[in-house]
Amino acid sequence: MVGSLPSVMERFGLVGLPNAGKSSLYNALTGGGALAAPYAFATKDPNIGVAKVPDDRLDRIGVMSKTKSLIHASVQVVDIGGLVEGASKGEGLGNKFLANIREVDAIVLVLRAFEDDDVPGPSDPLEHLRVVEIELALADLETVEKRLNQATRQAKLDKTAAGELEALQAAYDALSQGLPLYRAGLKEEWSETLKPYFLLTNRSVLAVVNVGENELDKIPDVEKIVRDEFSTAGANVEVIGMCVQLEAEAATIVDPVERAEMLEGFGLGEGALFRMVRSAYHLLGLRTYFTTGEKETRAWTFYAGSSAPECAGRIHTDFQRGFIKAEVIHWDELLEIGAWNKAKDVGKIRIEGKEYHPEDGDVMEFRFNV
Ligand SMILES: Nc1nc2c(ncn2[C@@H]2O[C@H](COP(=O)(O)OP(=O)(O)OP(=O)(O)O)[C@@H](O)[C@H]2O)c(=O)[nH]1
Ligand SMILES: [Mg+2]
Repeated sequence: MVGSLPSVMERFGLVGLPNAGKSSLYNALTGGGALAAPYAFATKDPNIGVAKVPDDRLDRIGVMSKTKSLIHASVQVVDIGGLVEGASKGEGLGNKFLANIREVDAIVLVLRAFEDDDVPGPSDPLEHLRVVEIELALADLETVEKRLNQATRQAKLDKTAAGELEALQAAYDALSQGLPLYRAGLKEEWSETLKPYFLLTNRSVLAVVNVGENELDKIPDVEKIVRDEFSTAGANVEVIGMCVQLEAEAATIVDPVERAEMLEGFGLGEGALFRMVRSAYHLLGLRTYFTTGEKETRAWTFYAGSSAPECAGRIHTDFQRGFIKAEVIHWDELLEIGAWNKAKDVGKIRIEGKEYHPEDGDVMEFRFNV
């Protein structure tokens, strides 16, 4: 969606079978205290928290400006209760569960691959995927079926309803084969037409495969198995393998150097959490611009495709209303020059007007008048 931004943060929801590791992942992302326990439906009501979006560019601009305060972009994470076979017919947490999913903007499927005798449930990620997708698709099928009947009647009276009928028919065909819409290859305009129905599977998806702590070397293989499964229907779904337990333990280490050492010790590089949050952020259609100064250096979130005044409005509505112009330079060029004022002196700060569409990584200052 391009246009005015909602006052609430964009949110993604963690969806999967019981004991997949959703609450553990939520805790790792938000530092939150959600109950993670080895029994089904440990989570009943959703936990909602905020995850910081790590950004190396922000850190570097902050150092350049000798800034006192560094503020990251953030997104909301919702930890949803586990789903079981039959959820679309009311089994387990049933409808409550489905309602919670309707409220998120993008879905992160958490698929379990770890084995642990103390934690019940299957450890085959494809089995997790199969059950989750069938239930989501069945729930959507029910909605679409009702709408399709209405739209068929309506289309006979009103020719303008034909487009909607076509979109619903395409959705019906995919869903009745058990195929979620995010991997049905629907035309962009059909997905748009279907938006008002708040279908569960008509939204972006990312998959996390939770691999056991003693099988870290298998991460690439497991990722590939799940990725291949998605691509059978021609869908391009990003798949990130990680050991949620280890990532969660690392996340509790406050000192960044110690944390990096622990992850490095397991051969996990910077860890997969960072990569996951960045992916989720992009999946939500979000981009970042920066403001910088001695007092504060900050990452601001905007929707891909927004105009400069809309981006300014992220800081304050006055900035949008009274927008005059933006002073802009891309982050890497600014770093190379070494200071905002110097960049200005050498004529590298561009002046952009209302029609400008900021790019991810722009550093900006706004001029406004109210
Ligand atoms: N061995 C091992 N255990 C894990 C891992 N990730 C999670 N667990 C354990 O698995 C159990 C279930 O994890 P949760 O995070 O509560 O799972 P959930 O998906 O939130 O489960 P529900 O809320 O019941 O749907 C807990 O006891 C976790 O400690 C892992 O990578 N390895
Ligand atoms: Mg849970």
